[in-house]
Amino acid sequence: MKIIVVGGFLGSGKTTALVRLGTYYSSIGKSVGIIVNEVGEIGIDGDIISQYGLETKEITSGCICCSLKTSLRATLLLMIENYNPDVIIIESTGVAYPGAIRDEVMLMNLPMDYDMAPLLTLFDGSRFKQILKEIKNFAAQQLAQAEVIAVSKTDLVEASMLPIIETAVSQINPKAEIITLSSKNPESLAQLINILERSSDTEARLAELKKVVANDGSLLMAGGKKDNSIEASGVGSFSAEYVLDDTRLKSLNESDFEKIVKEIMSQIRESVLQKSPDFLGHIKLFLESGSALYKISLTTAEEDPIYDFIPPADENAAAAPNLKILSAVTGISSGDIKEIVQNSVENVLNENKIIFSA
Ligand SMILES: Nc1nc2c(ncn2[C@@H]2O[C@H](COP(=O)(O)OP(=O)(O)OP(=O)(O)O)[C@@H](O)[C@H]2O)c(=O)[nH]1
Ligand SMILES: [Mg+2]
Repeated sequence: MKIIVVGGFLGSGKTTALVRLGTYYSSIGKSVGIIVNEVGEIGIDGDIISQYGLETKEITSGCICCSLKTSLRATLLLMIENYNPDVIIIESTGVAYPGAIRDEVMLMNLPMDYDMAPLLTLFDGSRFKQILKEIKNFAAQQLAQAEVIAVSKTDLVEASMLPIIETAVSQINPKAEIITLSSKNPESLAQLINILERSSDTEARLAELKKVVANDGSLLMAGGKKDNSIEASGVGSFSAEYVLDDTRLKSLNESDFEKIVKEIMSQIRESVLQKSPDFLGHIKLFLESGSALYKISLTTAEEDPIYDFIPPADENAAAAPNLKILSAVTGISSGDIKEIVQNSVENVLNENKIIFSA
């Protein structure tokens, strides 16, 4: 069994990359299990990963690198018992320290042989300047123990910027191997797959860890103190799920739903901009109309949201209509983002005469 830990800041492309990895492993006959951790109570990535027919389990309401270590162990053991995958991929939250997750897995004494892949951390090349401006120290902490750093979304990066980004990243972590990754470039996936065939240097890391394990068996972070990555990130977050009444939905078509999700995102963006003009993070919304899925995602103040329509995999498999939203952004309190998200979603649903319950 191979275990792959994927980290990187909010919206850096982790789920996109691991869906491609998972699909590749499935295509060569390997069974794959994906564990995805989301900071909010409501998870969205698990739904997206399931859409691709991949086996997935979600851990929500916090970070597996700090408060949810026992959940991670229980979920890993359950996945192995029920499914025994050849490859397990663990996606950390965007506000986790991925190194701490790899360390925790190694310290779990899992009751089976496994091979830990080199610790992979994504660094979003398309948001390089914003990351340095808004979350430089936190991003550096995330990259600190990476063995492989993938500069992601390179299709959005100007060619002349790439060497500058690579130099900056290697200054933060000179030991890591640096590669590039783009969902638009199959060759970059092939390179990543090759690198993940290798093993993490777990022996060296375990020797180091002996020096930093507290009396209660938990890990101490840099400087010997316990650290809470969610607090350190300065990110405010809120997630919610709304059940939608399908009476009205039946009279709406694809372009109506597209307008609805775009309007919700636009209202949230406008309000967040007023409180946090340079925000960085991930606001993701997933609307299940009962016959199709509508997805919209925003990761910086400047960009336009990315909209996706996903037709139903099986015409007969009508799901209960619902709307899930997860917002985690810098420079705003969790209370403020909660108010903004609730107001925006509820306004737009009311305007469109859609009855909902939260
Ligand atoms: N252009 C481009 N967009 C990408 C690429 N990878 C991811 N994206 C987009 O970036 C957004 C965030 O991607 P995700 O894969 O959800 O990022 P994530 O790191 O899993 O996000 P969180 O789990 O919320 O932290 C989505 O809208 C993706 O479609 C890429 O290589 N190129
Ligand atoms: Mg994700």
